[in-house]
Amino acid sequence: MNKMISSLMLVLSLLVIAQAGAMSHDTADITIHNPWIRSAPPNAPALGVFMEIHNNSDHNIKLLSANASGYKRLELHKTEHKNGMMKMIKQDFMPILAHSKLTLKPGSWHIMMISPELVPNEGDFVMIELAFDNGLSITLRAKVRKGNMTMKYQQF
Ligand SMILES: [Cu+2]
Repeated sequence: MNKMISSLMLVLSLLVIAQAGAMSHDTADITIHNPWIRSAPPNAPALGVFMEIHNNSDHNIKLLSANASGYKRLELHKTEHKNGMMKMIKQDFMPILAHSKLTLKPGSWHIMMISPELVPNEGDFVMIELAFDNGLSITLRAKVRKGNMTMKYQQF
């Protein structure tokens, strides 16, 4: 009897695995527009990554993590303005609402690439992998270019 139950459990779990494997994640659910990295001096401890993440699906999706080789780690950040100060706050995820987009830009949401082995030059491309909570992972190619610094050094 126990044996029958355990083999039934085995069959059931195999079915679940098979189903998970067959489930296709339509990459068109998420599209990435204009990914770029703000160029930085050769001794920069971190680089900011920006892009537009479009959610074309009927469900809210979360960006959970980002990865790139040659960096200690990548973090999800949001710059918040409090009492005239700008502060980067690490986020557990980035929400991309159904049929909406999240804009990563200087002074707002961004991905931070921490401790580069070698800071990339302007014009270089860096491969970055994004992992979403629907199981989707997208690898994108972000170009290093000059950023708009007005957010950071705005004068009043
Ligand atoms: Cu940051």
